[in-house]
Amino acid sequence: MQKVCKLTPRQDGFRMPGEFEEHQGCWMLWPERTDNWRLGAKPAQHTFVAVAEAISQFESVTVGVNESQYDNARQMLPEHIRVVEMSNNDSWIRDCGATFVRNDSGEVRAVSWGFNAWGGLVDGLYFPWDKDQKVSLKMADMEGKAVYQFHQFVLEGGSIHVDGEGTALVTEECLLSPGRNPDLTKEQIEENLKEYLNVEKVIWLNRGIYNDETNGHVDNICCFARPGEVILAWTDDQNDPQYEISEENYRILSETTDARGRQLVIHKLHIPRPVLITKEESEGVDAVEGTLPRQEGDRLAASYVNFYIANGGIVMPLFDDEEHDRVAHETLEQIFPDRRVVGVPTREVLLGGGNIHCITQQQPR
Ligand code: KQY
Repeated sequence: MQKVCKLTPRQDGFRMPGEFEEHQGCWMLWPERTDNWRLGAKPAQHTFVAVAEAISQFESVTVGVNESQYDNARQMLPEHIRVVEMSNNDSWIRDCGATFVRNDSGEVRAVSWGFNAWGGLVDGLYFPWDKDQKVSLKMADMEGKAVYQFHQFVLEGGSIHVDGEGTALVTEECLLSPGRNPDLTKEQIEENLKEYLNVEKVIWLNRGIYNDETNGHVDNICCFARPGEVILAWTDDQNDPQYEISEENYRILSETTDARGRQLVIHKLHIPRPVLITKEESEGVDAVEGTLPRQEGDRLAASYVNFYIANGGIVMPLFDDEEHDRVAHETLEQIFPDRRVVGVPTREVLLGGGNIHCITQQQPR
């Protein structure tokens, strides 16, 4: 029987650690839905294998998969990667998976948020999402972790970042979007974050990456490298709609302090050249009512900030943009001198609406 916690993480002395703290391992889900992943999801599956392999150089990886794809996933993934049957509606475990919290004695528990596919019936990206809603509970059960069940509050893991020392980063565009918690005020949302992540301060950025279908998840635009230091997606091109968004966020970050009163060091990480959907890519996706269509020429929400921090490593997206890929790789090496930076070409994940951070979820040690 799964242990369900009666109080909140804050009341029990549990907090969400920063992603840069030590991990037990990493979770992923296997892609298969043909209204999101082109060509029967085959190119995406190869990219997910490459991401899983890259992360497994640093820590153990578990991939959850629907029964119908179990044999295929088991065969495509290397033996050292654990494959478990886990029903899901799609493969964004950052968002539907558990957020793990830890106490000072090292006990780890899971938070299971409400999940409604990024906006429910208002502007959600698919229907239904019932299997996704259970993913976090299954992860906790499989690992023998007690759960804080908070399904009345809709939140995705990609919409929060923490520094592990009392500060959370979010965007207004996402957390105040009408499809998530329309009956809660900004103050009530902030209170919930403080209670369940155990933070004292929430830094509200304004908008996320241009054209991000998640209503501007923070994990595509800004993250913590370590306490006191953030990495912000950036462009110097004043004609790019991203310019104003990044500028605005830069201003917010430079005018605030974190929970411990530190002025933040802001590292700029330049975005790639605009990445557009090709005709061939658009035609490879099944059209289904209620699912966001993939139209030729649409700009994708490409950002190098959507990387994963592993034990001793950084696994970052590459966009087939030699110059920007190289600069981003070098920038991350400078920011993380003690980690090995590994790039993986992830256009196929980007075509589905996210990137490496969105398809991974760390479990703290
Ligand atoms: O976290 C994400 N970026 C998930 C995006 C979901 C896209 C569904 N098409």
